[in-house]
Amino acid sequence: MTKTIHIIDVESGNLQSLANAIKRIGDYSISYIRSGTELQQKLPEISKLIFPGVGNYGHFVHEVFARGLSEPIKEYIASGKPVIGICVGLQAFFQTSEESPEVEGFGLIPLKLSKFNSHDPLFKCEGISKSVPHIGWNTIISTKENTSQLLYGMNPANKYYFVHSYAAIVSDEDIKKAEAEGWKLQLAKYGSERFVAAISKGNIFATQFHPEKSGFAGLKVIKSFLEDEKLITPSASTLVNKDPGIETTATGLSRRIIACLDVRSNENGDLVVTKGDQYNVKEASNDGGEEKVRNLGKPVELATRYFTQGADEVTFLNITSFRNSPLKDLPMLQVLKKAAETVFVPLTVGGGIKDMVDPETGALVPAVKVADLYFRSGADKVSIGSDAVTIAEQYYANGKKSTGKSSIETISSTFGAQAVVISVDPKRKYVSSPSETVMSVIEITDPTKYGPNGEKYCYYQCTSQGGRKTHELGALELCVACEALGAGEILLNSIDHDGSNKGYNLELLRQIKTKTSIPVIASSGAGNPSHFQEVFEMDCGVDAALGAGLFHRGEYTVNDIKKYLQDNAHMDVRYEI
Ligand code: 1PR
Repeated sequence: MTKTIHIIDVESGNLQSLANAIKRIGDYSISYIRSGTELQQKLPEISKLIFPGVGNYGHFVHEVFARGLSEPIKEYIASGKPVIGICVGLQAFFQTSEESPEVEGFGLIPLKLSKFNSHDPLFKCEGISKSVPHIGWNTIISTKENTSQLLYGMNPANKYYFVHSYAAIVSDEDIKKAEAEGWKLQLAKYGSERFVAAISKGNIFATQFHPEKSGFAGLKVIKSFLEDEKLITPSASTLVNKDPGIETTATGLSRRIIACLDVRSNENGDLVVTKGDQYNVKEASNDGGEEKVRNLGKPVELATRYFTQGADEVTFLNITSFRNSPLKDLPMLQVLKKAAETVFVPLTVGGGIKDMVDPETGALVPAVKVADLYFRSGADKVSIGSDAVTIAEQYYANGKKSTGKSSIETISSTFGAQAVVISVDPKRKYVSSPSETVMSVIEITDPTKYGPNGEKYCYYQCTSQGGRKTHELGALELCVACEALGAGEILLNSIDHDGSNKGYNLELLRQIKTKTSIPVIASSGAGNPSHFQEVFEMDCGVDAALGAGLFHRGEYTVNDIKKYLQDNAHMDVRYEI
């Protein structure tokens, strides 16, 4: 018989993926609860309550209280029936958070929430700070008291997906105190900071990580909650000890491999995955006729393939977003909805995230609403390209003052910085001397790489509209402005390297990574596994590496790359056990 699972929905981020994960596990239907009155009425019939949240703690908790949900949630918890809080849902069980000290949560858990320290002493690399938010796949550590059984199936041999800037960072004293009060803790480490990854007591369970985005390992956690399997005795084969030869990264996070799908419609109007060389996605026709869009497959099929191959994230970029479509027909909405049914790792969508005028109705639609539609369809992050350039130009023109109204700011303040990626499309520009430009230049030390006229300096000039328009703005200046305005991650492409298979643009990556503190994803140029090794071994430490063409052409699977990194470079990558 179909069982109904109730999810609290305060319009905070991607609930579609959670619903999909639950439906994937068994014969369940989902009922969303959006107000206190509704929850109060349904209390007797609810057998499992899920309390998910993303974004800003203050905004989330404020919504919960404003909708009158706090008292009926407390009543539900007091009844002894099972509840799980996820991410900011977990945080709302605490008293307060440093993120919004004036806003009080439920006060159930006797610990404090504070921000990760980006100047972590563990980071030896000069000038490099620890990226905050903490985004990626991390291992959980059981405290001494509960190592023999797996709490809700959480296995220290697996990795789970985290994305947050604030956490319950705990000392030995804090752990002792919480355990003395009956809380069972699962911890994780970000750099030198140890924090609560999951916590449980009686009928309360909460995870800081996103089980619905943690691949099959995460699905097991949700299944254990749904099936009341609180403590599971592990079989020997599911407790694989980490090979001592494998590195522990300074962050504790495993190396992230992202598969990227550039999507556009072809001559027949079908959405296809394509891939350009230096952003040119057309291929000459054999009969001398019109050039055709290179068609490498169907978006959902490829995304599912890369998920099963072990991709840590999947990114979709609508590369013809400058062609306005009616809001209800935004081309990627259907792709995301479908992909979120089969892909249980984070999904990013980019292309056309900006304030827009709906060509059908003439109505102005703010970027935050466009982003919301994508989040509701299954996206975890949106990536902003062209609009980021306009925003950064205005930021500098205004004397580095923010307006609070840009897409970056509004999406970041509503859904959290972790949901805002900026996609940068830079092109190398040579200059003879630093005085030729106000942009920060890079000195070229290798004479074989000087410019065509012997130029010894270069900077990376921003483009928009998929490389069609060039701007008097450097990639570094763009990234610095966007970070200041609330972007949470940088997807750093390089038009010079795109589709070249010659490896990533290391000089560009180094310039950006050393001057920003949010995570940087290396993109453009990956042609074989050694390129991933090379970019991860760079002294400045990129956070993730993205590949497109080499996966689409079937030259390598994602797991081929991971196996190579593990076996040849002893790098920590995620495998499901
Ligand atoms: O400007 O906010 O509407 O977003 C448009 C998005 O589409 C931007 O993220 C922009 O990077 C992307 N885009 C626009 N035109 C193209 C094109 O190729 N003609 N693709 C394009 C960008 C770059 C990467 C690519 C890597 C790896 N593609 O996504 O996947 O370079 O490729 P490789 O591993 O094969 O070398 P907006």
